[in-house]
Amino acid sequence: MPTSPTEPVVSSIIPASEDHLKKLAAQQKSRRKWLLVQPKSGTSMMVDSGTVSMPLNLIMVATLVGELFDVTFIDERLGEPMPEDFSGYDVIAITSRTLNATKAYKIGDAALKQGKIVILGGVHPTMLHDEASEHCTSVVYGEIESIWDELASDVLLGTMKRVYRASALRPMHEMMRPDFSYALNSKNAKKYSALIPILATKGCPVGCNFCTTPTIYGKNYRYREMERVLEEMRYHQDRLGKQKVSFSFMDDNISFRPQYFTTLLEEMAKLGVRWNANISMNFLDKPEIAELAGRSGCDLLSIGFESLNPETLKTLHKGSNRIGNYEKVVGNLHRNKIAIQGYFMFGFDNDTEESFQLTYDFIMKNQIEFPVFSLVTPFPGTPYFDEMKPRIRHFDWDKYDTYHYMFEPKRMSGEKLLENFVKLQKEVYKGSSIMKRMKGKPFNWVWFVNYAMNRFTRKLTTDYYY
Ligand code: B12
Ligand code: SF4
Repeated sequence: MPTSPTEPVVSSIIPASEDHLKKLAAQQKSRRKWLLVQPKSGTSMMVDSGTVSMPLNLIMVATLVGELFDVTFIDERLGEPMPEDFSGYDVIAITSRTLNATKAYKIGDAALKQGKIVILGGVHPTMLHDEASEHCTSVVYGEIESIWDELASDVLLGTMKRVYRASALRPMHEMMRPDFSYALNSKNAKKYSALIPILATKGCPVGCNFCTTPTIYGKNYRYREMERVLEEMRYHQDRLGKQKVSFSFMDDNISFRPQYFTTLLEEMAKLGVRWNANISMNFLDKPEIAELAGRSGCDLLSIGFESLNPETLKTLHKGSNRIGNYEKVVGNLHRNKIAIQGYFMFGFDNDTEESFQLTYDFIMKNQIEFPVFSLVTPFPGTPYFDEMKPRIRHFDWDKYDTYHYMFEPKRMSGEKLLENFVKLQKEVYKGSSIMKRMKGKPFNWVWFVNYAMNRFTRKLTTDYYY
C-alpha cells in the first residue's frame, strides 16, 4: 500500500559555495564513487523495450555529481547488468518513476544491506517519500539542482538527512549543459534513440488533476536563457558534424509562454535543426504558429487530446483542450507537414462505448499519424489518486504504466472497457487503416512505428491489461 505524502523535512542549511565544496572534496583521501542507476521497469508492455530515449534526468544528475565525484552510469534498459556487489562504490543513486519503483527499491535494499549511502530521486520517490525512505538513506524531492550544494556537502561530511527538499527552486537559467558522455560512452549506446533530449522550460501551470507536475513544481514556470538552449544545439551540431540534428524537448509544456516559444522557434529556424516536443494545444489553433513551427524544423508534436468526451475533459481540469478546436489544430499542423502523436485515454467514469467510436472517427478522419492509447492511471501524489484511491484495484507499481486496468468506470463494466480498448487499437493499426491515415505522409520513422504497432496489436488480447 502506498503511504500518503506528508510534509517532508525542508532543507534549511545555508548552501555551501561551489569553491567550498571543491575544497572539501579535494581534502578527502580519494574521490567518493557514485553509481547512478536507471532501473528497467517490470512492466510487460512496450515501454522500456527496443530503442529507448537517453535519460536526461539521470544525465543531469551525473553532470552535477561528476564535478565533485567519480561517476559510473548504468542504464538497465540497455541490458546493462546491475552488480550484486557494491563494494566499489560509496553512494548508489537511483532514479525512479512509478513504473520502475519496485525495481528501484530492490536495488536500494540490496545496497543498504551492504552499508552504502543510497539516494532515491525522481517522480515516484518525490511523491511518496515516506514509502521511498524505507529503501534508501535519503530521498531527493524534485530536481537535484535546487538542493545539490547541501546534498554534496552532506555526502562529503557523512551527515545525511532523510529528505532533501529545497525551500525555493533555483532559477533555471543557471542550468549547465548536460554531459551526454555518461550515456554515450556505454557500449550499448546504440540502443538509444538518435533524438537528443533537451530542456528549455520546466513546469506547467495548467494544473490537470491527473498530472504530477503541478504537485511537484506548483504553478511555477521557469525557462533557460534562450542563448544557452541554442548554444547546446550548436554544440551537438559541431559534435555530430551536421546541421540537421534532431532534438526532443523534454519540457512539460514548451509553449506556455508564447513570446519565449515563438522566439525560440525563429532562432531554431536559423540553426536548421529538427525537433519534436510535448505541447498543449492552446494556441496551435493559430495558423501562423503552426506555420512557424513547421518552418523551424518541427517533425512531430505530441498532443494530449485525452478524450473526445466533453464531460470527461471537464473533470480533468484541462482548460487548454477545447474539442471544438481539435480539428483546426490538426489541420494547421498537417498543412505544415508536422506529424501528430496523439494521446487518448480511456477508462474515465463518463466513458461509454460511444467514446471509443468518437475517438476512432476522429483519428481516421483527421489522419492522426501516431495515436497512443492508454488507460487512465491515477499516479500517487496527484489529486486524482486521492479521489480514486478507494476504487483502485491494486497498488502494484509495475502496472502503473498507463497500460493496465486500474478501476471500474461507472458507465461500463471493466470487461467491456477492455474489449473496446483492444478493438479500437486493432482497428486503428490494421494495415488498411494505416494506409488511410498515412496516405501522402513522408516516408520516415513514423511509418516504422505504425508497422511495429500493427505487429503488436495483432496479438493483443484483454489479458494484457489485467
Ligand atoms: C518527456 C517525458 C516523457 C518522454 C521521455 C521520457 C524519458 N525517457 O525521460 C516520453 C514521451 C518518452 C515519455 C514516456 C512516458 N512517460 Co513521461 N514524461 C515526460 C515529462 C514531461 C518530462 C520528463 C523529463 O525528462 N523532464 C526533465 C528532467 C530533467 O527532469 P526530471 O525527470 O524531473 O528529473 C529531475 C528530478 O526529478 C531529479 N531526479 C530525477 N532522478 C533523480 C535521481 C536522483 C538520484 C536524484 C538525486 C535526483 C533525481 O533531478 C532531475 C534533474 O533536474 C514528465 C513530466 C515530469 N516533469 O516529470 C512525464 C512523466 C515522467 N511521464 C509519465 C508517464 C506516465 C509516461 C509513460 C508511462 C506514458 C506512456 N503511456 O507511454 C511513458 C513511460 C516511459 C518510461 N519508460 O519511463 C509520468 C510518470 C508518472 C509517474 N508517477 O511515474 C510523468 C511524470 C507525467 C505525468 N503524467 O505526471 N515521457
Ligand atoms: S497540460 Fe500536460 S504537463 Fe500541464 S498539467 Fe496538464 S498533463 Fe501536466
